[in-house]
Amino acid sequence: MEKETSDFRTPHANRLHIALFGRRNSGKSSLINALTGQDIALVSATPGTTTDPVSKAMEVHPLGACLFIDTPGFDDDQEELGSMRIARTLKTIEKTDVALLLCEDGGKEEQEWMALLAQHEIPVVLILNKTDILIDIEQQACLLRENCGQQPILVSAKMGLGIQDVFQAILEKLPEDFGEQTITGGLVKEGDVVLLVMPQDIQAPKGRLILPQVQTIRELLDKKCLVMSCTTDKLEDILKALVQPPKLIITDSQAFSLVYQQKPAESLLTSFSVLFAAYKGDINYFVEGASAIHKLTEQSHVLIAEACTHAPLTEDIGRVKIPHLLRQRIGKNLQIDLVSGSDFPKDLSGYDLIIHCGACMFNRKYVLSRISQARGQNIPMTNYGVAIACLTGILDKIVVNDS
Ligand SMILES: Nc1nc2c(ncn2[C@@H]2O[C@H](COP(=O)(O)OP(=O)(O)OP(=O)(O)O)[C@@H](O)[C@H]2O)c(=O)[nH]1
Ligand SMILES: [Mg+2]
Repeated sequence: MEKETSDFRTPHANRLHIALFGRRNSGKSSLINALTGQDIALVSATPGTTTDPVSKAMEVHPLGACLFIDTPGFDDDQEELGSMRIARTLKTIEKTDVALLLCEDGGKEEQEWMALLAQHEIPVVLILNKTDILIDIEQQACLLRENCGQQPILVSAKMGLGIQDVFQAILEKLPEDFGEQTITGGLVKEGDVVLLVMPQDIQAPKGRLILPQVQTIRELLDKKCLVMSCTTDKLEDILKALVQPPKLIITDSQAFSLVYQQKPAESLLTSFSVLFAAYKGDINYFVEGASAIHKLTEQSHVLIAEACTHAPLTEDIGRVKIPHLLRQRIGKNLQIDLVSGSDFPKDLSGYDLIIHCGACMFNRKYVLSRISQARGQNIPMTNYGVAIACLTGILDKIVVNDS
């Protein structure tokens, strides 16, 4: 399990995920400490000190809200425990927005990691560390440039040298559109009335709203929309109270068909999960993936993946409602597997369809990594909201954010 320390200001999923990779003892933990200005990661001269990925949420100038992820060295021994640590480090790649690759020399092993990170389309900042004790800095930097194809940043994590250069390099490596995705895109503009239908049922946490709802409300307020909200049973009353129909209704996917039946014809309809399909993933792949539902038979195998690891509830959407809807349509023998958190099979070939949750707890890169894995193995993938819209026959009647 990944250990995390957090300051709770910005959800982790919305932070720039910066992961540090390198051989054991290359100074990854020391660099985390230097970058954050805090003594948070354990440093020692014993190789293999960091045994699990550790995340630290921080606001750093000039990057903003970041999540730094320290990892075990990728040259760990091939014994059982060492291999398990390497596997953890490999998993971290899936959620990495920018990688810092640390070296102590111009070694060859980093070449392989450069290739692996490139394969995952992850920008890499190459770092030559320990420059305070290196005697042939120029020569090692030159070797690194030859082996890894880029000029390394010269750093001494121990002495705090080159830290601003690392921040600058991260900024330069970020994709231009990083963090520009919005939840509602071009669906609404200033002054539009937006109605949120949010059943506060057994699944809703006591005393608060769930993250997708909070984030959507915040974005709509920033956009200067007129935001109204109600529970499903009050939909009729709130529509009566309004002098004009809402421009957009955003509902919990579970209430899709009910809201669709009651909504004014002029009001556009979508769900939180459908909006998150575009915000966190690839809406086109998810809509295309949902069409695989029509081809399922009782011999088919479906994988449901949820990001949260929560205690199962009686009315759980991923564990109860979607399986029920699927079996109702396809047949009771339909095989459905459920995985949660970071458990996601490498080999997806046995599945005919993957249905993912809205992934509010994952960063966009993580969801895109899973999509790319599914796409690479030719497996259709969709998410809860899009699947429910399809299963209730209203997929062509809802709006998606495709801007
Ligand atoms: N001289 C010098 N020593 C450094 C520097 N960075 C790290 N070290 C030392 O190198 C050793 C390993 O540092 P760590 O930060 O624990 O290295 P790591 O990559 O996290 O190691 P693992 O967790 O074992 O994979 C420690 O003794 C550090 O003090 C540096 O810039 N200069
Ligand atoms: Mg370490």
